[in-house]
Amino acid sequence: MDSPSVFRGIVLNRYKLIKEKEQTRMTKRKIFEKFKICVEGSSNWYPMRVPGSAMDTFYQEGILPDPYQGTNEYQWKEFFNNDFLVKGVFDVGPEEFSKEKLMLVFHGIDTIGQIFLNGTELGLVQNMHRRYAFSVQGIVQAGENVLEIKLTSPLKYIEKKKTEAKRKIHLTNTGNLSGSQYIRKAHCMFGWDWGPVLPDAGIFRPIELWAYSEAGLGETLVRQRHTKGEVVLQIETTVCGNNAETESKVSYELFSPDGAMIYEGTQECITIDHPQLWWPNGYGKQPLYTLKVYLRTSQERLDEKEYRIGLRTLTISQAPDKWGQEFAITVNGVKIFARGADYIPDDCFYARITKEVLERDVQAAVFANFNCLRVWGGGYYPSDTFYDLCDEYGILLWQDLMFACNIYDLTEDFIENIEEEAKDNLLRFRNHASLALICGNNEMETAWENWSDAKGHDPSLKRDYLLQFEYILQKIAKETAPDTFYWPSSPSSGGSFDNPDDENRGDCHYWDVWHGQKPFEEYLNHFFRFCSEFGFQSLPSMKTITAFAEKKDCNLFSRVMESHQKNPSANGKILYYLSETFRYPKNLESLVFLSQVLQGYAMKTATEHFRRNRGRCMGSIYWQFNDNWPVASWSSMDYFGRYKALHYMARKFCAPIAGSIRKQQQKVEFWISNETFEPVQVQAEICLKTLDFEILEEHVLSCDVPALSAVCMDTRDYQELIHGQADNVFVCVEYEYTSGGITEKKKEFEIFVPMKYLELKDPCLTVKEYEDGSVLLAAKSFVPYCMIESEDGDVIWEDNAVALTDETPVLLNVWLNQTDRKHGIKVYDVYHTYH
Ligand code: BMA
Repeated sequence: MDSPSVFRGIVLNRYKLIKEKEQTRMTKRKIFEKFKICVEGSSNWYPMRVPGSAMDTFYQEGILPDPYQGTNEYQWKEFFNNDFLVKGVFDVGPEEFSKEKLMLVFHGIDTIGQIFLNGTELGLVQNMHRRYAFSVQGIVQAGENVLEIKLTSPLKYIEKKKTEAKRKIHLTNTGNLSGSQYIRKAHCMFGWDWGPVLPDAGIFRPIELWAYSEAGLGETLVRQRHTKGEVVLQIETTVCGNNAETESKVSYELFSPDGAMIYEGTQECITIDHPQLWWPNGYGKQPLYTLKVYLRTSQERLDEKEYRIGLRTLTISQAPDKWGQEFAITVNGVKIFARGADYIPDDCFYARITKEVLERDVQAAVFANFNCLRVWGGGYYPSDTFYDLCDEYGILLWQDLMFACNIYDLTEDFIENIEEEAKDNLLRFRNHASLALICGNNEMETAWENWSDAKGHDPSLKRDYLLQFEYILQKIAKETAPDTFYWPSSPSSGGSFDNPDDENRGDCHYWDVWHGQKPFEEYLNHFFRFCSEFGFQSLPSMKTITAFAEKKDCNLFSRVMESHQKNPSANGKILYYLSETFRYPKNLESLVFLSQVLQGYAMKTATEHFRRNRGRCMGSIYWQFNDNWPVASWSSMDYFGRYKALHYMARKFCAPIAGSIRKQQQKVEFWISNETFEPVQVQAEICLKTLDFEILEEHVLSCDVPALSAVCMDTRDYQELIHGQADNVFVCVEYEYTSGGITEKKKEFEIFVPMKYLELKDPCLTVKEYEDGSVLLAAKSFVPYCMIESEDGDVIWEDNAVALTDETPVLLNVWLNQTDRKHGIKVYDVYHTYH
């Protein structure tokens, strides 16, 4: 018997030895040392880190205070009217200098800048979302080089643009400075209804010096053709520079997820037998193949690049059905139910959005059983790291292009700028397995149709909307990422102002609950095909509040607290919804806890309803995942990465197998949603109990739930049983199932009156904390919501915001211990919010 794998191993090792000796001629290195910054016109220079910014430096140097503290943000306003001068010195060694080509590559300059090298102007940059590369041949010197960047104040820039604009635009989104559409810079840097106005300037991504010979690799597009039992990769690579002269050739190596070489050669078509398919989180694994692309002459290797490829087909099914047209993300031919949230930039200091932060985010998405994030159009294009992480963890991306809630003046310059921007970014992320769809913008189609402030503009601006999103950007998306679905706007029914908010087609944003102040039950009256935004605000944890507010300011209506709430009258909304559900809380920390429970309950109500209607609805993406500073907002994870009650609750209501209760007066339905590929048998025990855990009725059942479906297990009418004691009872379903070899036990409860009328008793909670950080909770009477928090440091438990529905203790295991925590647990429960 020959043993091909052993043989292959030997060949591979020999091959590796040869490869390691070979040097690639293209060198890329980061330029970051010896940078300094000053306000234009002043001679006070401060050392600047790169990536970094004006705000980062002036804060680090103690010139201006932390903009996130108190009301400091307003002190910064004047600062952003400055222009800045950045100077950096770097050395070029003889080896680099001898290369035929030298490029200075700026991966992210924020935003308007004039760049000089050794006194020679390289050019103008004017788009934070783009990568700029300048040839510096003949300008660069062997030895010391001086790089200078003159950064123009974004505030002054937009003011000038506003005055120059021929067609006036009066639409401005809540919290946003007017004019943000005139600059290609994250809109939310000019403020949003969750973010401060901190339009920083700087270098938020690395600067690199590339040194190479005549030719280098351009871009590679990897297309996939799936047939039964095999996947064919069709690879297209462009070469830049003088290829003919060097007689260089592109070649490929393909490695399987376990590192074995599958292919080596120059063919652009590679067949993979027995392909290991990539699946979104919860549906399977995320095997990633490695494709290495080389540019070689017969003597040497000129350049190399590496891509990680997940084998999957991915499209959006819009098949017509009895309700209209579905909108279902379809992976490897399977329509999946998208669960997730909307992602915004993680910080107002963009250089602080590091790999650690992005990893924290993606892990938080996995924690919450998400399979999808929507990269929202009012922010920024995340770094490559983000897309890599989403590939690794199986998080599908609804990728907006960076346009939101604005009207754009489509001048020639603007068109050219956004064309280059779209190409740059699509080239960057088009090969990623996680990229599910590209969407033109956030809420602009609906704005034109439905927003009162969008009325009264020059009609040519509305025509330009179509030109921008349904012609120019769509064409670029199709050409650059030909296999990725393009959607003109979110929400949309397909474009052309054809009723973008139609519930029966496309995606929807639903804000009647919250902005429209309708009750949570209102969610149940809607049957969206894919809800890409719906949300409810809460306050961040006390630890987060005390990070920005002094003790004296810890009052919801203090100036500081109101500054950390950017949605006008939103604190009033929190109080309004609270008054519908809970009793008046005794202090701010109780209010924080209740606001988080309310938020969790709102999102749970909606998502469970959407999942019960699987097939009709195929996506539940709540607003919003994260924050860009410490603030009261719709996020489920705050700026510091702390999980609010919602985030813990999402882990349950987004779980592949999740129970839910639907109540109509005293009639109660018990549902199971199964988002796995296997049918599941569920054993359930349904109990009606008094708040003292006395069982009034008990019922045991077993139910088969088919794969990828939602099933009502049982319906019970409690009218008679609860008559006269509705304030004293709750119903609880405990269910158990085995899926993927793991047996899980979960529960859900429901009550029959608003929670404020429940006659809760002191649960006499016992809390036991173990050495490993796990916590055991037990109660003597019903606790609808109980949340624990570490007194010092930050701990994330596997479960939290739990209900205690009997005397059996509940063990909360640690999921992540973020810091070295001293012991001490703070416990919140509903009864003690008013006792
Ligand atoms: C949505 C988003 C954001 C906003 C949120 C809350 O429409 O697109 O513009 O922050 O609502 O108001």
